[in-house]
Amino acid sequence: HLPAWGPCTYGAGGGCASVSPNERGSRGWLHVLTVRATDGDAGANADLLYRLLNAGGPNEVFEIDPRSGVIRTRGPVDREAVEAYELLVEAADQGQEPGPRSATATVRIAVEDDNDNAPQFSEKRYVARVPEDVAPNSAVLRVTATDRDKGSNALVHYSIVSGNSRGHFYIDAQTGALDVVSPLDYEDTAQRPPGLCHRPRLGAQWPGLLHLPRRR
Ligand SMILES: [Ca+2]
Ligand SMILES: [Ca+2]
Ligand SMILES: [Ca+2]
Repeated sequence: HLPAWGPCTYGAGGGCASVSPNERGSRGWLHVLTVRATDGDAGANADLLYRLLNAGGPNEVFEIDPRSGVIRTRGPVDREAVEAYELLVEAADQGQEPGPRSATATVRIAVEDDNDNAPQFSEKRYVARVPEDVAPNSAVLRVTATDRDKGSNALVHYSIVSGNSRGHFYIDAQTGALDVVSPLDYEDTAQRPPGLCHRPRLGAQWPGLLHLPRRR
């Protein structure tokens, strides 16, 4: 008999098994899944050993136990570097006559996203210059930050975290557009530049700077 892949998943066409180790949980030795094949013969003719046929390159992060069929990670995975893997697994019996027989299956592994990246602003520092008599609701500048994660882990919301105690400035949480919303006063040195922040969880702060030329 040829070894036959067990129910599910490993699939008639050799397809299957989408498992999802997430980034943070996979510092190493994470059990991803167990593949299992059966063999209708007896003795060595049914003694199955598993191996990865494409263990090189990015797939090096996975290994398979030849006896148990347990596939696990050997080190961290990073979704931002490699989002999905396709392993080619072979199950081979140890028959001698006429020789070992084998079957292969494909295991697809998708890596779930962890929120392991903070948003990054497009600039280290934004500088704007507005006249003291700027009309309320004038646009000052627009900041943008991007996040390498995925889905809600990559959503960026902007807010002003300091320097806006008088409420002169407003930032649109979605677009990052910063407006002056009430009259400014050059002599009021308490008007420090607003520090902007983006959320969620992995926030980072940005030291903004706002020049305020004196009204003539
Ligand atoms: Ca990552
Ligand atoms: Ca991530
Ligand atoms: Ca993030």
